[in-house]
Amino acid sequence: MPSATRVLVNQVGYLPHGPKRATVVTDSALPVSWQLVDASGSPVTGGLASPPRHDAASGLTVQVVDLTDVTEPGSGYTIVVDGATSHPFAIDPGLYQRLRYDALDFFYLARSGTPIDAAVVGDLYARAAGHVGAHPNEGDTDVPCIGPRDYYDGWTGSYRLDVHGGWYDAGDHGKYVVNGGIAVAQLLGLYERALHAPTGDPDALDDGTLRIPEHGDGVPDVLSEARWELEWMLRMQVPEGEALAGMVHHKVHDEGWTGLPMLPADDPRPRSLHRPSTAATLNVAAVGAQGARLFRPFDAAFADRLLAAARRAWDAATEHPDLYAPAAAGRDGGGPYDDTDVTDERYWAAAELYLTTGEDTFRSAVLDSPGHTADVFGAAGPDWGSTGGLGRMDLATIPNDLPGLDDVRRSVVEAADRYLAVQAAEGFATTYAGVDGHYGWGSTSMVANTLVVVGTAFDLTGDPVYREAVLEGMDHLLGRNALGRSYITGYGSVSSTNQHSRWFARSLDPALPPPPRGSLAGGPNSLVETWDPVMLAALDPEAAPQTCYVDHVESWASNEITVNWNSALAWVASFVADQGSGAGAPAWPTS
Ligand code: 9MR
Repeated sequence: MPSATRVLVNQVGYLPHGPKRATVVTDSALPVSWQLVDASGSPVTGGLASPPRHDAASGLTVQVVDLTDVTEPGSGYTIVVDGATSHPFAIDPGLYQRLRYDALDFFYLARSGTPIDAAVVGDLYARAAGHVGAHPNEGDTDVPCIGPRDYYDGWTGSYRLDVHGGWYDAGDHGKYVVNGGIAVAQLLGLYERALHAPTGDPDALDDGTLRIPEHGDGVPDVLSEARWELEWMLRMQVPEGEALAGMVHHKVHDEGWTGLPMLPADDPRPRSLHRPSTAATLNVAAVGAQGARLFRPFDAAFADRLLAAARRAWDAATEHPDLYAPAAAGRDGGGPYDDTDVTDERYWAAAELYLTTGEDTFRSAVLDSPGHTADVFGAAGPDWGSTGGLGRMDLATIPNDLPGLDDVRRSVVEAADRYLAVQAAEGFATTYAGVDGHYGWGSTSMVANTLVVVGTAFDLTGDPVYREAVLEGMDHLLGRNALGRSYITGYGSVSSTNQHSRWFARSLDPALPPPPRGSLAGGPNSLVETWDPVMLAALDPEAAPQTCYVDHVESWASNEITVNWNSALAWVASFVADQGSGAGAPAWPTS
């Protein structure tokens, strides 16, 4: 559906000393005049928009309004252009404080294997524990290996594992190591950023900051949340004595898809462990190592356990370098998360193991990796299948003695410069232009992941252009886009509220809750990329990429929620929350 207004703003608002731009959809050949109006209806200031330009991603002709000079805090501002009025917005230094926590509180609600406690989240979001071996669930305390399948070349195993816990991946009840891996890495990473970046603030992430049960243990809450997934990832590791010992099962999920709605505790399907993969194994090596260094001050025994698992995983992945997750394994009730190139996972794991241990083996593994000099930052930033950037950014920002760090840091800044060039050419301030003109699955997370790279460039250089670009990227996610809607639930006048989920499925069952505040919807996904029946029925076949979105609970390809999308959002939300009013920040010492 086209936007209800032609004046597209960040519907939450702008930081007083940050960039403040809006996009106007207009056919006018001349710059249109605009007016900023305050909550009482009085004009504050005005001016002329930029000359028109065509925006390919939306198929629209647009002009840009710039009110950056206005710094007076307030709420209920609107921009009026030629009879059209924007949604209201605020100018407020505290704009992003709550989003940091809402984006992170998403993860407790995704936990498997534990009741979601009403005392922590309220009655609406409380639910019974899912997959704790209680009828009608058939998992996850004693799960067999899946029987022989052609796509696993006949692999199976006679053992069973207790793989309870972790997070549900998305709107389904599956649990996937490679997607959990990047999500954990980004939660650990936003905490680690707070320790090292000049604008970082570990106190903002301390014990007691999130809506989780682990209060009062002295452990920063974001680490406690990450631990829930890490403990599960360790359970997915093949025990000693079995074939493929030390490797990690790629995923555990139902045999056959269930329908919507369905609470996790009501899932009656048998569950099975899928074949281990080199990618999943290297994910455990990477986040095990990262977790070990961050948990060390709080729980040395857990840190030891993580590092031991990471080393085992590294050795097993060296022994089995090419056990790939096949695409065909998406047939049986879970996503495949297929990947036939694990160079990037190996580089990432080597980087994390080196950063944690400083050992020569891992230092050489980093320096000898083709990933070390490859362009690891594609059009979409890091993602579950492309993890080299996670290693590169950590090498660039976490103190270490690797030779050639200037080049490592320069590669992050150069990637950020490319995203800035994209943003400058786009009509709606996004740092993601798609690939070959098409928006991929989870495009909002691609915006967020490119912003992670740009934010890291700011941490490295202190150059305000990067901070401003991250803030403008948030504008895009919060309403300054072709559909004039926010993709973050509860933020903005028009936000995604019907995401694809089996249990946040209020639009199918009024007894169930809606997606919680701070849930990132997957967002526009080009029709050529999908067979999502809701999208195909609702959208014009010629629809421009940025408009290929339906806020419908069954639109899995444009409107799902996932842990790896919310982790990217959480990283960026934490970054922008740290920017306060948007005023200057100290520069990172780059040498
Ligand atoms: O977001 C994932 C996309 O990048 C992959 O191409 C696709 C196939 O592996 O899977 C998507 O993730 C879905 C997963 O397979 C199952 N749980 C829901 C995920 C989001 O839609």
